[in-house]
Amino acid sequence: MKVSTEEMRSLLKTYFIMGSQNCDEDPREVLKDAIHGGITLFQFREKGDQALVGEEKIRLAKELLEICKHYQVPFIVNDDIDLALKINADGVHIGQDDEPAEQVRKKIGDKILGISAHNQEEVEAAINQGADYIGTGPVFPTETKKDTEAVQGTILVQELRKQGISIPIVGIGGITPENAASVVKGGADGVSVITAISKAKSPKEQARLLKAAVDSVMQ
Ligand code: 3NM
Repeated sequence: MKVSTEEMRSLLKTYFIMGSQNCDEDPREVLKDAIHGGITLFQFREKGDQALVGEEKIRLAKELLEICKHYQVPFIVNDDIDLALKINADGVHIGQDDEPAEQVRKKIGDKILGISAHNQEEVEAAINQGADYIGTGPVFPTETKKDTEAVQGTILVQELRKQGISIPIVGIGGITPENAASVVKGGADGVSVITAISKAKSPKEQARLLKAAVDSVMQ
């Protein structure tokens, strides 16, 4: 069944993105800890020089999916549509350089489709192509992704909301418990983070603080 817009908004509140390359500890333990801290959505993003490939990538994806299923946290796959279909993930997230979104939507049916967009034109195209949510950033400077667009702060989201664009939106890039509230105040439905949780001494505590920061604005 297709996720409703309101359910999507609530899933985006504390969206944890991770691959093995982002972790110093066992990714399974990092994920479990983050779930115990209250993350609302998870994205498997196995990408970059240190990333697993082939059977190893599939094995880790399946293990992380099982953990998410156990705790009823939806599991999104970054870019790899075939993997998402193979393991029956809850959705996929694609960027502007990936397979065309209409084609992806046809392949995944009612699963969640997230699209990265960095300006109003890309956001409108993503909506027309059937996105369930938009990811936009980098909101703040980040070391995690090297080929990002310019840092945008919360300006784009503010502008989109002013124009009545109501699609669920999550901010990404350099977000921490300290600055998360400002992202939501700017009009985003939630925050997505990699290192704030994946490299934290206590992923559970960081997830809890992020969620509390987002909830403090929503109340
Ligand atoms: N996409 P961190 S920034 C995966 O701007 C990704 O589209 C971005 O990692 C974008 O939370 C980014 O560690 C990295 O800053 C986010």
